Amino acid sequence: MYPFKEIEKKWQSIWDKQHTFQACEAGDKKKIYCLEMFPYPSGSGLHVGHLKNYVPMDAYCRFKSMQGFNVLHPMGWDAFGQPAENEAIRCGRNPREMVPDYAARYKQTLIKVGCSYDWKREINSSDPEYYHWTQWFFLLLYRRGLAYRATAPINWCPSCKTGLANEEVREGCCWRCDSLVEKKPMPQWFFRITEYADRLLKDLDSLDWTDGMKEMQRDWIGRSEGAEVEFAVEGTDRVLRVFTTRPDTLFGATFMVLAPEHPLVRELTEPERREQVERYIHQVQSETEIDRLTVDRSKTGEFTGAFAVNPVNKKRIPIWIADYVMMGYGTGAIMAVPGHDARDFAFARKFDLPIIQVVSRTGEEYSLQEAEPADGIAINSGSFTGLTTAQFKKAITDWLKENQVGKPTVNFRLRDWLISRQRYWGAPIPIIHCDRCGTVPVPEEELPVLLPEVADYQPSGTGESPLAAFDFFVQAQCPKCKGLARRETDTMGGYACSSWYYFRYVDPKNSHMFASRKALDFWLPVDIYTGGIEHARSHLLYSRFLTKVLYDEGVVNFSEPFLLLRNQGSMLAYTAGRKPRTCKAGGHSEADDKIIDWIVLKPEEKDQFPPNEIVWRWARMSKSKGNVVTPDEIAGRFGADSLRIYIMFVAPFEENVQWTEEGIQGSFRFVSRIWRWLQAALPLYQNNWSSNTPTIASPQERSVRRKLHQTLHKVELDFDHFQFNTAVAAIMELLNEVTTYAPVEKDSLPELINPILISEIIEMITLLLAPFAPHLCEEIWERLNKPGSIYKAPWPKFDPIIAAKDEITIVVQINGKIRDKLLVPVGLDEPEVRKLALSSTKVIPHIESKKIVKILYIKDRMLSVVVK
Ligand code: ANZ
Ligand code: ZN
Repeated sequence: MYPFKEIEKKWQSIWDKQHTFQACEAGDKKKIYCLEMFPYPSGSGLHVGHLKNYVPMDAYCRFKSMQGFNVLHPMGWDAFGQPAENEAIRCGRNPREMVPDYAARYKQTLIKVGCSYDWKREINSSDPEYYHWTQWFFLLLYRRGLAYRATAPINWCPSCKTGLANEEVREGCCWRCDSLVEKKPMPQWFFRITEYADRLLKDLDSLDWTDGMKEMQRDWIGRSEGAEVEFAVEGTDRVLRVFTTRPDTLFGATFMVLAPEHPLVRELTEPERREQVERYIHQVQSETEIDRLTVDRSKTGEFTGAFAVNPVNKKRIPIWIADYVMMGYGTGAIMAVPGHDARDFAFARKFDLPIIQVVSRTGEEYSLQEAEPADGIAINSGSFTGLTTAQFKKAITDWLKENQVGKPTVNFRLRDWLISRQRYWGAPIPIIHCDRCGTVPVPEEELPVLLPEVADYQPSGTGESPLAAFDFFVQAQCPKCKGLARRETDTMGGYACSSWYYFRYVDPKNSHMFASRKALDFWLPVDIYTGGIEHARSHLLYSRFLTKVLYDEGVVNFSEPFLLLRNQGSMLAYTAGRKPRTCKAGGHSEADDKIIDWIVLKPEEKDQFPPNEIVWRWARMSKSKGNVVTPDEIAGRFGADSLRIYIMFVAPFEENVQWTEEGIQGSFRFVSRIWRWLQAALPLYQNNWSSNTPTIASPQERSVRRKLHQTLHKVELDFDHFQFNTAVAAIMELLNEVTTYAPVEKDSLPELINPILISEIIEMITLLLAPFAPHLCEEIWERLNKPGSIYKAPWPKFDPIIAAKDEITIVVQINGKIRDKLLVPVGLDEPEVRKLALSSTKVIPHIESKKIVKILYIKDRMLSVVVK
């Protein structure tokens, strides 16, 4: 039996004591910065699903270190922000005391599975030493005009009396109490990421990320080219500006729609429409943006009573308001072209507004059953009739400019980054509000603005941050006039911390700067970054933005933080759920009638349902589903090395894995077999084997040695492609071949085995397996009397000659036609090959009684003969 318990403990303690994985900025080794997205430590601890990311990256780092790279592989805790705060509130603890406790548990588990982090660089984003620099970033952005305060609505739960993050709003209701969430205008801080929209889009091309990830970012940035067009409001001197991507459909604009929040709505509304319009505005307030953006929702809206004038044909068109037009995009107003826009079509049908076709597939008019958004040929468009969509777009843009009623514009869907939270657990925003001097930044030397230690940090009930209740925090001296002033009480959201943490790892103890220039230049950018696909948008975009700001400031010499990004698949577990009980009539409204056909059972519910009502399915492992398997349990039963091999072997890195106990048992058997074979082989090991090249006696020995080098090559290539499963499979195959050659009999190997070859095999297998099963391999390495950690040993050198096949097929062509294929030893001389070819019974009939004009030989591939 493989005594994994003692061995794993022993090596974990040695690695810790000897700082085996400590990175340093010295030496002439090439650096590689390998990073996994840092986790938010939650109370439930790590489960094996988390390891789907950490374990393969760990193997990668160990491999790179053996290859002679200077590896930086750090870990830390994303500890500030909403998830930690909510968890603390839920269990009635102070986050200050809870976070380190949770982090310690995470760390323990990561150590237990043999992860090779440089723990000297551990960071915690709620630590003043860390958030000092989060505040410094705020000041940097403020100084560069990229941080500003504006009034914007927050999600407000009137019953909990608290602001909610978007993720805390579920179908328009509060996640805690299910009351309808309202919008409440509050002054808030933003980072002006929209200023970087173009660069964030363009620079995506240079990154080695999956197409899927890049597409998600492009989509989020959402660049649209189009035009702004001005419509005069009849009977006033007001104009309404609209943004359209289809200025070629102007002749088909039969009404206008304003967002209910549009600033001109109240002014334009006719007195007899006021009541309906006000009611509608109020109703829309409680809708979420996601609802409003849903295309196939049934349309609602109100007529304002006012009319606008279409600039191209002077036609009078009614002005409506409707929730499908968003205030935050374009100008918050649209020209509606029901013939060619699906939402406008649905709206026109519902409210009986005219539909005019202005684009046609054929150039003829036909009756439209639905909106036709495709390009085509213009009809019903005055002097533009007959133009293609592309021609029209160009012509109308010129016309709009000439007539001073519009201009070409580019719009981005991306919004500025809201960083304010009116909550306790975050880095205080380093700003002071002074009645005389206005908004004044806290001087850099006064950072950090410490988050006060208070007993009661619950949301305030007024919508303001709970910090506003503490005079000792709020009262401040104005840095400019030295008079009494008020400290900003909003804190920064978690993303403010997590979008720059990868800089801090390179110099985590620096008290003068977020990191020294030397360390930044040495380690960054991150060479390989791994994490979940759920971070495709916010986290990665914010990180890219901050890096560009630093680049513009001249603080770093690169403008993209993560050159290569890989996303791990999820760990799925077999999960108990139930079919929903059929709803009684009136159970829920049409609007929230989503199709849910399976509801996860809470752990305590499982016994309350009869087995025939329980439906089992594969679902993502998570504590909330009650389907987690913990690394502590599995490593305790099968050993960390078996768990690691299972995770890497069971599926490609990017793919989902279905957790099964049989799978881990299979890896355990493999690890045990390796151990047993090595134990039997060790007595034959000769430390000086490499000075005696093995004399290969038999074809079988030759074949084993070839397999050894082929496997080495395969493992190297697989690592470069982040393909861990096939690398493990290759080592398994190798073990099969080795044990066929040298089977274990009564705990030892047969006598007539070549000890030099065995020595080479032992050493190579141990090295090859070291990234995957680190504890076992360190132990063997020690038993081989090797000095130091195996991770300081060089990765074995691949020998292509040994790996080459013995025999090779040579194609014989006569006048360009293949006539035979010869199996010959590799590297056979040309005269030998010629002799074989020309005497082949398949070749002779084609050369008999002919004259050989020319013979061409391509080594180990082809012999081409020309005859006449
Ligand atoms: C007229 C038109 C005709 C439009 C047509 C489309 C098709 P993207 O591609 O997402 O940029 N739009 C503009 N501002 C809007 C807002 N604040 N809320 C909702 N919709 C808005 O979409 C741009 C198009 O979305 C614009 O082009 C406008 O409708 C609408 F055959 O104008 B279009
Ligand atoms: Zn002042």
